[in-house]
Amino acid sequence: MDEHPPAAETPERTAFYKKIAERNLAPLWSVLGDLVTPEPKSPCVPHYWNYEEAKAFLLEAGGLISAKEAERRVLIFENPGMPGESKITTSLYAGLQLVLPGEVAPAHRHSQSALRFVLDGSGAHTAVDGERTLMEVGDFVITPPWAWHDHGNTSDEPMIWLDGLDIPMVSFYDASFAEMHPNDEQDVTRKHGDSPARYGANMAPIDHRPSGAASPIFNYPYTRTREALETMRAQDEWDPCHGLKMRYINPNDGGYAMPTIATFMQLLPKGFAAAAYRSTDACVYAVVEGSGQSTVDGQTFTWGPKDVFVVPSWKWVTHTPAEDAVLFSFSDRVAQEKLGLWREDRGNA
Ligand code: GTQ
Repeated sequence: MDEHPPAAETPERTAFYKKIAERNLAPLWSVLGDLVTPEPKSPCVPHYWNYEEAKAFLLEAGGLISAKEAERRVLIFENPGMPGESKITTSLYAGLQLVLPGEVAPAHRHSQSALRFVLDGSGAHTAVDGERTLMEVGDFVITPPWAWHDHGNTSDEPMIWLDGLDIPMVSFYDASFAEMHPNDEQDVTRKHGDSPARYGANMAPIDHRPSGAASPIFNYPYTRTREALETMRAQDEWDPCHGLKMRYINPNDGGYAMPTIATFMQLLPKGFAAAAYRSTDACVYAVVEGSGQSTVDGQTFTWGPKDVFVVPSWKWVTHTPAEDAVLFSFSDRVAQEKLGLWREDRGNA
């Protein structure tokens, strides 16, 4: 539709627009080209954050405010194309959260779904619906919508993870609810390891009836993810665009693990030159292992472990690992697929 130029202004038309604006009416033909674009036109821009730099600021924040006072001590990854909007993509929020030894991030619940991707530390916990899980580097942890959750750190080192939430999506739908729990920490009602035993062994209790939209497994440990990728690499053909890429699934139905956020882990072997790829789901990447470069819409980011970068919708990306590399990523692909919107372009691959 960009072939269709905006209608020319004439004194009669301008007067007419002014008159109808007073009655809260507007002419479509003045804005149609910006509303229904021939392809995605996003304010989201490609960007890269160096982990060590962000971590230093986060630790500095640790000296300024407690997790309890802040409720959540998080530095938001703000997309430079949308400053002040608390968005990393148009539909997703991301941040870096710190829980220091001895601290508790108090229990609350909200309509928004959250994922935690663990970057630093060992053995702090998050509690979801009465069950605690210990967090280790590379683990992918889910907080389902409207589930009570608190985070605590009884280890002796700072715990840092990447938060991914569907905050912009929920606010788009004006569907946000939130409340504080009366206690800082919810009661522990189920044993550690209960949910992986029930739902994470490729089995389910015989009378299990799925409830809620998120996976009943709320921690997908990195040890198992990494082992799966390592075992597969000997056998599998590399996808020209993705290397070896897996998606996290909900055992209830084989769909994505979360209702609004799709999550992935991919292995790119040393020497692999990925073919250019683009899709309509803007994607947030966190490097788990290795180093390399990604070129996004002509900008090259050089990354190493724990660095974060974002690829906007419909921008070409190519990944070039300098050594074996493992990348975690998340996007709104699950929502776009449900709505019949998702598209990809594999270029020449
Ligand atoms: O841990 O519950 O980064 O509620 C933003 C909002 C984390 C959380 C965030 C939240 C949380």
